[in-house]
Amino acid sequence: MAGEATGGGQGLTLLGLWASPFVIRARIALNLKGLTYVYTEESLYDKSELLLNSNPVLKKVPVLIHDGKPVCESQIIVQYIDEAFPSGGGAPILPSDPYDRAVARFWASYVEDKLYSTWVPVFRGRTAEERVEAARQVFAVLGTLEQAFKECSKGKTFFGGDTVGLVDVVLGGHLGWLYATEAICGVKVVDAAKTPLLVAWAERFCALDAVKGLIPDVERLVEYNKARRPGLGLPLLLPYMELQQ
Ligand SMILES: N[C@@H](CCC(=O)N[C@@H](CS)C(=O)NCC(=O)O)C(=O)O
Repeated sequence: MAGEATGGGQGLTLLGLWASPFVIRARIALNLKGLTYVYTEESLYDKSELLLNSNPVLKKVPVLIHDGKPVCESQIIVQYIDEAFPSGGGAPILPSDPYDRAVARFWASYVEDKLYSTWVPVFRGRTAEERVEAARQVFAVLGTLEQAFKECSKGKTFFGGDTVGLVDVVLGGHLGWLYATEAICGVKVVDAAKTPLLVAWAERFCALDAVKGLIPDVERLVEYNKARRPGLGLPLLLPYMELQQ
């Protein structure tokens, strides 16, 4: 099996990858509930039999295995953790009110459809221009999420209000890559001048015990991106800033 296993376990194993925003979501949710779990680091180049058997349809991480039963797809995993461990240490991740729950799910799906899919060419763009254009679009999407924060937080600390909710976890998983975007292509997308509420939220979120140590450093992510591009058949572009020099 690729990677190493760490941690205790309550019948819970997570198959993951340190750089994956989707895996980070699942790990934050497990931490919020105070759950211990076995963590197994996978390699996308050498997927373990356990991963291939647990997620035969998509063959992707994260996969949460609970008492031998696999749960796939990060947002489903986060919601599963919330439902399967209602009396876990932390507050509920999804609101109890059906309308608030629908609003949280709407914005979580917006992060998936608009933020993530818009951001992908920052990682996989063939040209520096393609990456810069993608980053500019991400910047615009974050402007919309600034408004979402006002709506969801109702003036409180997190998207979930006084406690961390679904949108916090789903968006929070992307923070490392959002911070790394400037180093990758020269466009700063996390900008206090444009989205002051989001920037302050991100700082509070990263300082949480459940999150500390999970958001990867910018340098490590930049190196990961550089290392991964040849395997994806992509040219090794210099970061935009360096192209300008
Ligand atoms: N929609 C999935 C996306 C998961 C995903 O894309 N995982 C990537 C790592 S970031 C992966 O496992 N890729 C495997 C591959 O591309 O072969 C989720 O939310 O869990």
